Amino acid sequence: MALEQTWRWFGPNDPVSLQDIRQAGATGIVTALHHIPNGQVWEIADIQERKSIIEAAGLTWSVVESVPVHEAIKTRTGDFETYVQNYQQTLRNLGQCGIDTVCYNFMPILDWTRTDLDAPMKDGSTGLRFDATHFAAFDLYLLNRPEAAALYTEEQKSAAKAWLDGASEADIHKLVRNIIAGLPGSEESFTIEEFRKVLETYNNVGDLELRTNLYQFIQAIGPVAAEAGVRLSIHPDDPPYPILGLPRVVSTENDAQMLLDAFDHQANGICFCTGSYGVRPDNDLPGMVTRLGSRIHFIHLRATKREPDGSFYEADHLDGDVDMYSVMKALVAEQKKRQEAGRTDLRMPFRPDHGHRMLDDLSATKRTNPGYTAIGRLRGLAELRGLEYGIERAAQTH
Ligand code: DNO
Ligand code: MN
Repeated sequence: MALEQTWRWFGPNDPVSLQDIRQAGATGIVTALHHIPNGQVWEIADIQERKSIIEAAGLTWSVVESVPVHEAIKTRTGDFETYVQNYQQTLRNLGQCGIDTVCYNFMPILDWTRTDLDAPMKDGSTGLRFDATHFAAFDLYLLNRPEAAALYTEEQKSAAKAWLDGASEADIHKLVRNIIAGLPGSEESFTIEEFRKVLETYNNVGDLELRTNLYQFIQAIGPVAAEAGVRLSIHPDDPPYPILGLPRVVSTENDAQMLLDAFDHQANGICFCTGSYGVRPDNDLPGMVTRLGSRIHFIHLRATKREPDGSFYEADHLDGDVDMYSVMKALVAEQKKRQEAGRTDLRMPFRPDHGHRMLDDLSATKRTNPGYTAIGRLRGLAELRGLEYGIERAAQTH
């Protein structure tokens, strides 16, 4: 099949092993050197060491997700110039080791955000959920920021208050932890006091400033990536709209297009995450693949289901609001286009982005990372692989 099947692996401590991943049928690994502090150069020896472990298991290191972007770069303060130089050096080192696809994101402070990591699904499995009311309760009454009042309607405020009045200590503790203690792959983790303080670092960084900082960053690292033979791919905001009064600048097709235009080169690309972009009904996902396709270097496939109050949850891969059939069809068409154009950067790696906690993973002693379960992702990959296979075979017989 045309698209490369990959799997996120958090490194040697991940309860899901490289052998497990082989049995899931993935051939490419998506990983990062999470032990290197954010902002420091990834040395060649460290990259090689990880690469050898992956290759010894009969797999390849397909994508780096992520080389994290230091907060100083996002706010363009402090030592940001040093961090940009370090980022450039990391890209050169990765290129030298033959690793050519790098994912990153530009979400302020928090990486992706959920309120519930074990929301019960109808079939008895559990999944990740963003509950708009619980999130408002956190922002309005637990974080207790005076500025928050202006961000919510009266109806949202009373719903949040009502939830909080009925919530137990444990519910509240869990909510706070889920939001600010850092989800898998995010580099930061805070206490509520720390979090209040760190929010202030964005007092002078609104939408325009964050955009400018992102475009200046891509103009600084893009040419280095191009020279090193590395394809950059930015992960969209998750959820794809501003939260906590913080700006979000990679949430729509227009945002992606503006970033691509800021450094108009093949090396400056996007990670097409259907679960993130798909939370907005105004994002036309298959259309985005058709229009932005030549610059999609990495793909996350999963479906979210939206609810009327702005909440959403992670549904099964072929369920939910994402039209996965049309997305896959457009991706297969893009892959064909690349082949026909004789492009050297043919590879279009996708991974099943998250899966439910189900079957043995529900009771496993070695608990897998939220969203990054073994069996739920195995199911997701199998469904997506079957979908791709069907689309390709149908195209051949017509
Ligand atoms: C959300 C997930 C996240 C994401 C990282 C991006 O959609 O895919 O784990 O990959 O936040 O770096
Ligand atoms: Mn994603």
